[in-house]
Amino acid sequence: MVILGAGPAGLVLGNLLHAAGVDCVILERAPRAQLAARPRAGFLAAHTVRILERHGLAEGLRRHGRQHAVCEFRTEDGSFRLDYGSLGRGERHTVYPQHLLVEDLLTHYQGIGGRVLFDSEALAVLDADGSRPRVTVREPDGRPQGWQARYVAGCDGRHGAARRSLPPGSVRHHRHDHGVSWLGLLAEAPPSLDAVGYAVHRRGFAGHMARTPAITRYYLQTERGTSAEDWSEDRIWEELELRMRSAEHGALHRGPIVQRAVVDLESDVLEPLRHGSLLLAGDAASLLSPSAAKGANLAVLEAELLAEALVADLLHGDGEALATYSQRCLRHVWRAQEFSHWMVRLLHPAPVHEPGAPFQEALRRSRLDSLRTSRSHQDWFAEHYVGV
Ligand code: RFL
Repeated sequence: MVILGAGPAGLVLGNLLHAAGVDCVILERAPRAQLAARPRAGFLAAHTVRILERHGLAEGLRRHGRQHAVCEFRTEDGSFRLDYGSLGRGERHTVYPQHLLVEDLLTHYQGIGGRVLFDSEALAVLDADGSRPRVTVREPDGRPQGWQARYVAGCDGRHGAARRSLPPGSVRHHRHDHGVSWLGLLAEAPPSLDAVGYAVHRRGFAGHMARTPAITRYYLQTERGTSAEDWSEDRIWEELELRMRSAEHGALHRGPIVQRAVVDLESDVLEPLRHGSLLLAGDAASLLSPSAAKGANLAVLEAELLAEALVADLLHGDGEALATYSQRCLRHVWRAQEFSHWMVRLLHPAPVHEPGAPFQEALRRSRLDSLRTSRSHQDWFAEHYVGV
């Protein structure tokens, strides 16, 4: 079994397969040091934590993760808080930075004797329509290498070799561009509020998410095509203060901005999540906009489903679960896409130059008002916000 990519999907899959006795290797393009230095996700759903616990992979997040269950909306029509931990199914997030989770998963995998090759970029997956697919790899010294296996798991993200190797027409590619961009920021500053903060301002959306007691993630909606370098630290903090209505709610805790990148909010889904012997999981299978923090959670869920299906097939000759793997994942994928799409429309003022903008804007405000006042709407929100 060859697994492409040592992100959350590839590492959960590798851990589960190796623990079950399936011979596997993970090929990772990046050097090891880079994996522990890529802060991305932070909000893990209760379901994700249960999967990691079930397989003995949750020690780090149990020790250092923090429970989180409140979000605060600051809007032109006032502000309100939702204690989502006491709504819906009563579930909470665990805040634990993705790069720490990746480090934990890697340490565990190597600790049980799992093989991972760093600096090994997969170039292509060949012969996936047969039962002996091959992976061509560029080794650290530049030499081409090859691997052959019964199955290849494409867990190498949106720009990986798995997606590139799919023959034209072999899967359906659904894409959606939300037409919105965010400047994603990581500040070396303590969180400024005890909740996830969603600010909707006529100048655009601003978001606040705690990562650790000393690190906070912020987002600022920006014009499409803006470069992160166009934003000085002073301009970033002034804009955050303005959109988050600090004059009314209190100043933000400022600190150095240690990471900044513009993200265009796009979503896509490959259907099915499989071409012959090449199976897809995580961002390689579907990309979610970061609006609802679902990507890493879905990656872990799919990795567990894929691991169970592969163990049944490879060790017990039972291919039933593998045959339905894609169909079972897609139910979760589309639900997560639907909720993320709903969040995008909730959080961004309709662009003024678009026809029908005033109508869309009135709908958006009504949606927020319903969320502020309707208990059943709040229960629905909580269930989907924490769930996968
Ligand atoms: P990853 O994490 O991208 O890992 C893929 C790995 O594959 C390697 N790779 C290759 N290896 C070999 N050969 C090749 N040709 C290769 N090409 C790539 C890469 O080096 C990498 O190590 O994919 P995976 O495992 O599917 O995990 C997906 C998650 O990383 C992603 O969905 C989340 O980060 C999304 N996301 C969030 N998800 C959440 O659940 N909660 C959050 O709070 C959250 N916040 C976020 C996010 C994504 C963000 N960005 C990146 C837009 C916040 C941000 C800013």
